[in-house]
Amino acid sequence: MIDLRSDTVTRPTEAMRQAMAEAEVGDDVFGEDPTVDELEGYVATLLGKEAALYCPSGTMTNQIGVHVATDRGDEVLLHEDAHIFNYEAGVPALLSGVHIRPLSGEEGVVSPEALRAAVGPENVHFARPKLLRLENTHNVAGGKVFPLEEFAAVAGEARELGLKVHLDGARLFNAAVATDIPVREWCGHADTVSVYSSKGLGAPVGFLLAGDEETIREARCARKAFGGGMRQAGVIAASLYAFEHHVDRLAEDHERAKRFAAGLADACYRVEPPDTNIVLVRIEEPEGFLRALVREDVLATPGKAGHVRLCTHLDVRDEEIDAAAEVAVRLAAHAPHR
Ligand code: TLP
Repeated sequence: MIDLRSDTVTRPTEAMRQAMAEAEVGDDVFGEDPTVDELEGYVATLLGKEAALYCPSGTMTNQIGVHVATDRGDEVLLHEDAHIFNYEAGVPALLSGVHIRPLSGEEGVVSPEALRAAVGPENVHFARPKLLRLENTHNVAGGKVFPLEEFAAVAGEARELGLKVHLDGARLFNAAVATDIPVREWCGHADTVSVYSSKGLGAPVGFLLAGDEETIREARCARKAFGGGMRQAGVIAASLYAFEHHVDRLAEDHERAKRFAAGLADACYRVEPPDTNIVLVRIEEPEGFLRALVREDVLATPGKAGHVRLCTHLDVRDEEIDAAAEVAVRLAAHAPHR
């Protein structure tokens, strides 16, 4: 099977497994796991933040980001295609009791104008807006980079309106590698940032939430309350290896995505040149197309409405990408999927 469903499907490399096997561990709920401490310190510095907190999932770091910035009944503003709004099981309502205001915008970008228009004057009829949540790269938009200037502009507007900013950076390193802009440039415009080690970087588990010392202290309490306190977590935190060794190689995933998209475009599929590692292909009947791909040993997922999504990652090489493209080209010749 050529598995292009997600960059979450990667397995740890031999060298990463070695680092995990040798990790020094302790009880992290007591604050005694040196490998977790090392990972948190390393990532905080990388993102230009005072502190970071290791969590089991991105859903958890995003939810803690919401929880520490809001009180019950407050409003969180976000793009209508945001992961937190569409793919996190409605948990902002469940765990933090917040009201969500979705905003529209091209390719996952929220503009300062859209934000200002959505934040009304203080009035007893309105929920209190507290947090703007942004995503870079944007998953549903097909791995699009949120341009730094536009990011700074909307985050600046949020600050003027008295809002905090949370950045869902599940694929922030993809954005950095694609643009040559260091991650800390985006992070400087956000109060809290969550980053993933288990997507393109290839670690088996883990997200980190970064912010100032006080926020992360509070976040640590929320993590325990949400059931995310982990004990000898150094075994998985040793995937620090992924941050040290697998960031620059994301460029290979981007190259493969571009080549794959170009192959499909030549076969008359409607596909945009990808910014990073996600390819969105416009398909009349995505479910039928996905089934046809499975019969040819290629796995993909539905993307936004009327699209199929394919991701490149650490565990697919040039040969597999070329083979998957050949399958899609063959299907184009025999079936009217486009
Ligand atoms: N995204 C997954 C699925 O949940 C859709 C994927 O295959 O792309 N933020 C963003 C932007 C994400 O794309 C994801 C995972 C998460 C957060 C959540 O991560 P987990 O699954 O660790 O809770």
